[in-house]
Amino acid sequence: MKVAICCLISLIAFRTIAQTNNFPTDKFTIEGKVKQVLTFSTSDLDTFKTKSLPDLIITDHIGSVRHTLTHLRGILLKDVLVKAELDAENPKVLSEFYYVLEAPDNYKIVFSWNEIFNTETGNNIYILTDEDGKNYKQTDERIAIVTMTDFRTGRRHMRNIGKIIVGRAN
Ligand SMILES: Nc1nc2c(c(=O)[nH]1)N[C@H]1C(S)=C(S)[C@@H](COP(=O)(O)O)O[C@H]1N2
Ligand SMILES: [Mo]
Repeated sequence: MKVAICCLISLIAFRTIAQTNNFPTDKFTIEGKVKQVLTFSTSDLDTFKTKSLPDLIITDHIGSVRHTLTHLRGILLKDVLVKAELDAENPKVLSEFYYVLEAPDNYKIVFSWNEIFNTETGNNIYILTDEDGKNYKQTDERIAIVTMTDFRTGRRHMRNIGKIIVGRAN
């Protein structure tokens, strides 16, 4: 009986953690196929140029509205990514590189090097510094990513980014 109760309590606790998916992040690293691992804390990010952004309707994979992000400000993701020197022997091979963004709940999104640095999409991927009038140090989503021009905006809206891993197709 005691064992059963213990199991039940652990199960409930685990489900609660899994459901909230909430592990606020105050920094992220850029690692993988880079010359040097870099870490960006919210204070480091504060030194980048921010821009005011239009409201963003977050839609799921079938296009249903989840919620709307308002009063947004953000830093272009590529302004930060450019600081990490890639382990590439020549410019041509950059077409083989990609960035995997990872949250502590193991949610992942992928951007190719070309998508970020060689298409208009790259001008629309932001690290949010302000949401709903709150600075990112105060939001539950902390360091979050948005891709303003996606058809379904939920997929590449990442809450709580913890890591960016640079990979190479081979
Ligand atoms: N860290 C993290 N961010 C995430 C997800 C997730 O599971 N973990 N799910 C994504 C998906 S698929 C969608 S549709 C939206 C949903 O946003 P909401 O859960 O805030 O409504 O969040 C995105 N950001
Ligand atoms: Mo989704």
